[in-house]
Amino acid sequence: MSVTGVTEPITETEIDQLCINTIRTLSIDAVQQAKSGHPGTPMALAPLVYTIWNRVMHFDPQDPIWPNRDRFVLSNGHASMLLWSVLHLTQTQAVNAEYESLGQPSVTLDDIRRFRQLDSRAPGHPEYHWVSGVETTTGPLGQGVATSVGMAIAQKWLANRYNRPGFDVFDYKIYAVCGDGCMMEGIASEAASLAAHLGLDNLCWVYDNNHITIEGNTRIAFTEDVATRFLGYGWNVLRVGDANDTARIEHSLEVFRKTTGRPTFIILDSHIGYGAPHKQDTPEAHGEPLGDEEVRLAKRNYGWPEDAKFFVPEGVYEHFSAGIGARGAGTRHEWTKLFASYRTAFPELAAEIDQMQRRELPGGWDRNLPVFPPDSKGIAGREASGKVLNVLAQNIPWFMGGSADLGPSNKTLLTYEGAGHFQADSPEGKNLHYGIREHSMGAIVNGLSLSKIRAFGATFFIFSDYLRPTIRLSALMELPTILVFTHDAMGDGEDGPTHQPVEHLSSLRAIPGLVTLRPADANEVVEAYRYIMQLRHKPAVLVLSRQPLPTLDRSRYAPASGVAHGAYVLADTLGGNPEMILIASGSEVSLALNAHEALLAEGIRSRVVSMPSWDIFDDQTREYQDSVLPPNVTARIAVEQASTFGWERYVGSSGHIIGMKTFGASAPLKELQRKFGFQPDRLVAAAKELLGRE
Ligand SMILES: Cc1ncc(C[n+]2csc(CCOP(=O)(O)OP(=O)(O)O)c2C)c(N)n1
Ligand SMILES: [Mg+2]
Repeated sequence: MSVTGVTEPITETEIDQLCINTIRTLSIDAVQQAKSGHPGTPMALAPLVYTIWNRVMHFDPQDPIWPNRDRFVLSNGHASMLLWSVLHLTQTQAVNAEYESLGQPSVTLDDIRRFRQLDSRAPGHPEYHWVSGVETTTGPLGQGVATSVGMAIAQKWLANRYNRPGFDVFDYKIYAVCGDGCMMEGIASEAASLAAHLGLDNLCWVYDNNHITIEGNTRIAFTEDVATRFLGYGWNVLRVGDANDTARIEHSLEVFRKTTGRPTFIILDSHIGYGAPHKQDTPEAHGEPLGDEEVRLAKRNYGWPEDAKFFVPEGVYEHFSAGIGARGAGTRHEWTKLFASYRTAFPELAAEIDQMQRRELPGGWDRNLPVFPPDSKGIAGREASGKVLNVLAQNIPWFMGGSADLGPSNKTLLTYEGAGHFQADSPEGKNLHYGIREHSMGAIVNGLSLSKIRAFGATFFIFSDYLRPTIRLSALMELPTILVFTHDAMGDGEDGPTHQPVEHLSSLRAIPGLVTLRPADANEVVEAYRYIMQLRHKPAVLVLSRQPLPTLDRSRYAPASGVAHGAYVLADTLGGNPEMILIASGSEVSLALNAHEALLAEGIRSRVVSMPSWDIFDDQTREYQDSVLPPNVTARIAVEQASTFGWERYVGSSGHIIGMKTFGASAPLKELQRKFGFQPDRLVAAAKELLGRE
C-alpha cells in the first residue's frame, strides 16, 4: 500500500480488512480533526460493527425506515464514529420527519470531516431525530440497551398481531452494542432481567469487554462476573475471545439467530485503541484524539497510507453495496412483494400497519370516550384515566402499556375482555408488566415508541424521578410517549414526604418539548388524553390525583375542551372584566372556584383560570394568552400543591403564589391542606391583601 492508493485487493479477507480499517481510520481522522471525541472504541469494534452490518443485518440503506429491518443500537454512544462510518460507507439515505426519502445520503464524508461541528450529520453522539439510520439516541450509558428491550417487546407483539401463516411480515432482530459503562448502569440490569423473563430471543447484546473506562482499568470499580450475572438472569451467554476474529463473531451471531426462548449476550474481549502502539489498552484511547504521531503509527500498523486523511479506498463502497446493500435490497423487495399480497389477503391489518408506521390514529379512535356528569363528590383523576385508557386501548389496536407494579393504584390496568397480559407465552397481551423497574420502564416505552407502538408507562408521580432521564430522551427524540403519573401531590397524605411530590412538576416543565398536564377534574382528564393522543412528535406526562376531585358543572363553567389551549377561563366575573385572577391546576382548581365564589359574594371581581399545562399554553398566540391573562390585571394568585418554583412567570412580580417551599408531612390530607395553606380562606385573604381591601 502506498500514500497514493491501495493496491487492488484480491481476496475476500483482504477486502473485509480494508473495510474494517476504513471504519477505523475514518474514526481516528474525525476525532483528530475535531480535536475531541472517542477514537479507541471504534478502533476496537470496527470488526464487530462491520460483521453485523455487512454480513448479518437485514437493513436496506436505500430505505432505512423499512418496517421489517433489523435494528442496530449503539448503546456506548460515545463510539458514535462507528455509526457515522457505517452509515456513510453503506450510503444510507436520509429521510425526514414525515418519513419521506430526501434522495441524499444521511451522513456524507463532509459530515464526517465536520464531526462534532454545528449542523454536521455526524454529531458527538447518535441522535435519532437528527440523523437517519440512528434507531435511538444514545450517550447516557445504559439507555441504549434498555431501549432495545422495548424494541424487542414491540417486535414480539407486532409479529403476534400481524403475522399470518406464510406471511411473516415482522420477523426482525435487534442488535445492541454496549460497553463496561452500560454494564455498570443499573438501568441495564433492570432491562436485562425483564428481557430474560419475557424470553426475548429476538434480542442480542454484544458487550465490549475491554476492561477500560475513563478512570482506568475496571479493576478499580467493576470486578463482578458479568457472564454469571447474565446466566442468572436467564440469558444465553456466549464469548468471543478476540474482537478481531470476524469468523467467530459471525458464528456467535448465527448462534443468536438460532437460539429460542431467551435473549443472547455475547461477551467480546477487545483492546481499546487497537493498533495504536502507545495508546492501546489505555484510558487515554477512550476519549482523547490520538495525536498526529500516534495516528501515523496506528495507520502504519493497519498497512494504511500514513498521511492519507478521510480516505476511502477503492472497492470499499462497492463491498458494502455488495454486502448489506444487496442483501438489504433483496430482503426488502421480497418483503414488499409479500406485503402486497398480505394487503390483498388482510386489507384491514395492512391498513393498521400503514397508519401505525405514520403515527396516525385509526378512524373512530376517540369514539365512546366518557363524558362525566357534574358531581360535587366527583371521581379521582386516576379513576377517570383508567376509564379512558380502557376505551383508547379498544379503539387503537397498537395502543398499550402498563405500570411498574402499581397498576391497581395507577388504575392503568386494561380490564376489558381480551386485553390480555404480555408474557413470553402470551405476546398478544396489551397489559405490560414492567415490574418494579421504573428506570427501564421509561426506556422500554421509548423502545416501543421507536417501533411505532403507542405506549404508556405508569407509576406514582413521586417516582417520576426514577425515569426522568428516559423522559428527557423521549423529548430529545421527539417521541409521542405517554407517562401516567398518579398520586400527584399531598393526596397521598399518610404516606408522608417520601411519597409527596414537590419539585417534580417544575422539573418536568423544564424539559423542552415535553407536554406536562395536570387536569382538574374527570372531564379535563378526557380532554387531556384527547390532546395527547393526537401528538405525533412530542411526549406527554399526565399528572393525576389519587383522591376524588369534584366533577365541575360545565353548564356553569367553561367546557373542558379548553384543556387543548393549556389554560382557559373557567369562571369569570360578570361582564368579563376581572380585577384579579386565580390560576390553578389539578386539585387546586376546585379550591380556587370556592375562593372565587366567596370573593364574588364580597363584591370582588375575580376570575378563575384552569391551567393544566404550561407547555401548551405557552404555545398559544399572544392574543389568546392575553385574553386569558389580561396584561392589565396584575393582581394574580397561583395556587398549586407543588413547588412555587416558576409560577412568577404567570403571576408577575406583583402576584402571589400559594405552593410548597418545603417537603410535605405524614398526616391525613385535610390536616396537610390546613398546615400548608391550601384552603379557600387563605386564597380569599391573599386576594384581599393584593387588592388592598380589608
Ligand atoms: C450515564 C452516564 N454516565 C457517565 C457518562 C460519561 N461517560 C462517557 S463514556 C464513559 C466511560 C465508559 O466506559 P465504557 O463503557 O467501558 O466505554 P469504553 O471506554 O470502553 O469505550 C463515561 C463515564 C455517560 N455518558 N453516561
Ligand atoms: Mg470499557
